[in-house]
Amino acid sequence: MKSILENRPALEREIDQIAEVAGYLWQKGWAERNGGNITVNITEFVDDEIKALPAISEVKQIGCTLPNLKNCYFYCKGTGKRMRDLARWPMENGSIIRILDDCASYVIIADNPVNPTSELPAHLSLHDYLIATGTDYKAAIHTHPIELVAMSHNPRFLDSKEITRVLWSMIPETLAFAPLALGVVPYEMPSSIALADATLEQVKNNYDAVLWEKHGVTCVGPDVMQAFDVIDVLNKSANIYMCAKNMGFEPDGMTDAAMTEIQEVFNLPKVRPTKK
Ligand code: 2HA
Ligand code: ZN
Repeated sequence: MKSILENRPALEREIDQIAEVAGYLWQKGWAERNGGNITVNITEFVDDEIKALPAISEVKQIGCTLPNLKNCYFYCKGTGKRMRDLARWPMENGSIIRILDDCASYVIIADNPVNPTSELPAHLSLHDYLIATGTDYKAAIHTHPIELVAMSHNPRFLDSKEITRVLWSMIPETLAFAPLALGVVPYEMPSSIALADATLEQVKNNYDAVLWEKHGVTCVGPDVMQAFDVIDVLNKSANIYMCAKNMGFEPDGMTDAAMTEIQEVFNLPKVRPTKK
């Protein structure tokens, strides 16, 4: 069977990048079994031939209406599929979907009828908002980063401002490369609309990454590699915090003055950039 990636080097590079990130999630121990999911808006790579491709699934309901996603196309990890398998075979462990004219339903168009992730409504609501606000963000990742999830078991860190301050203060890079960290959502049932809504609320508050209490992190970014990098630097800070605690002390962290200096010198954004 012919793959949609054949003779489409730009789309193939994009899918390769998703597979590369899936491999990192597995290697880091953040993606046990079928844990985590990835969706990427690939509409920019869609040509007339792709637009004409027939559906290979019945019409499926998203569960909500997302007016900015009309005729958009997404690569979605498959529900129940393993990240470590996706890393090697992205088109067998995920699929490309087309959002239909009603903005409330979709069909799978390639390569195989693999049903998208259980967190699809959460992911697509984020994409809808990111388009509505004029950003060029295309990727959403959900994963289970060990040290960040461990921190979310402490009520002290269920405060977005407090956990963000502590993580930023562990190493200058985290402040520089995750300047829009880290919103917190109190525990909700996985895959629930309540979890999707609460996550969107935090993204609306200009947090790029959102910690789900006792579960994981969901992060949005311009592409899948940049979204991964944000989670990676945040979790690095969580790991440094944990190492200091293991050595028997509460780390001081950089001073507020040192952090303000970095924010000013690097002119770090406080809100998500929009397209010019
Ligand atoms: O897709 O991680 O939260 C598996 C999950 C759901
Ligand atoms: Zn999860």
